[in-house]
Amino acid sequence: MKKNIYVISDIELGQGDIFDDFKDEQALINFLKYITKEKGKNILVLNGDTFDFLKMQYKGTFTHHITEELSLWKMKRIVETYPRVFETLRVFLNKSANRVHFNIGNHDFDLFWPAVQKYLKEVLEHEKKITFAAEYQNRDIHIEHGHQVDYFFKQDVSKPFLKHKGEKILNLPFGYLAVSKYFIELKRHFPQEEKIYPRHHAFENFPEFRQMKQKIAYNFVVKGIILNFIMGLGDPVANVPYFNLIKHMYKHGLEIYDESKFTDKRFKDLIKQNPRRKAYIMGHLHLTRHIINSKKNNILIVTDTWREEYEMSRGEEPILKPKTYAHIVYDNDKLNKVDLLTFSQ
Ligand SMILES: [Mn+2]
Repeated sequence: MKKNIYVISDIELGQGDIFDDFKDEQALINFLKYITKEKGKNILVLNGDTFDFLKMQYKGTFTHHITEELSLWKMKRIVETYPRVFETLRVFLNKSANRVHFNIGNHDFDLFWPAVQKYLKEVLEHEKKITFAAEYQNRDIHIEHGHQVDYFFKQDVSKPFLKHKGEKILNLPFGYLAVSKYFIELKRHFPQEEKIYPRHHAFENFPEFRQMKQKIAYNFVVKGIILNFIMGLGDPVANVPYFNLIKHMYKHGLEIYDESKFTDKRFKDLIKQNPRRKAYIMGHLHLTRHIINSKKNNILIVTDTWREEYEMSRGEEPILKPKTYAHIVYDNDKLNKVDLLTFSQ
């Protein structure tokens, strides 16, 4: 029998406000319909940041103290905003052999909550065909979102929850606090410029965008990192991972925006943590990579985002990025193909 595994990442469905970067609903629906038509067993791996809980406001503000109730409220807003996406996923699951697996990313740590998982299973109506985890793997392939090899977003997966002031909250990494408390303002004031990658080209081309980024970065370094001893007192989510920051600087200097420079190191770490696989797939970086490593006999893939995002070369107009996916084919339990493809509707 033929088995297909499809991997897409960084869809970032939100609640339809200016912080929600998902626009191409029809492209996503067409993709889901396309894989529904495939014969055999089809597994869809939604490889993290499927939902953009991180950039969703709750009662007009952003917080990094996330209770189960708050996450469930956000999940319901997402389902209300994109009913057709969930309907199409339901139709995909109507075929008996099909499965959907959610890998948890750094924008959707909220999927750790049992109530959120239960609600999503109810919405999609096929409880036994839906799974959630930090990674998806078998003897040949390893698929994870990629934030676990990112010094700013690495989370202690053995401990997804914390107790704070008598409440159970998500145990979030430092990067979450940095975005929800500081860098979110960049999105609020420059929602379009923020969608341009590589980011360092966007900063070069839009001086006001760059100035605001510098102001926020300064504020963040002073308050969020240096004064954190005082500012973050008693806040269990505000711990600065100084050791990780030093490791990042040792490896990459002060570079935090040119994602293409981090790819090799992240794959190296991923392979070290999960050795001897034939293929490694991640997202999170918002770029594409397809490396066929004949010496080590493995394939490394990065899939790009499905949010609305633009690619910019130096001095050129930004162009809308194509939607990409990884396609893995098994024939009678034997790995036959691993590809990075572009979906054209
Ligand atoms: Mn991510």
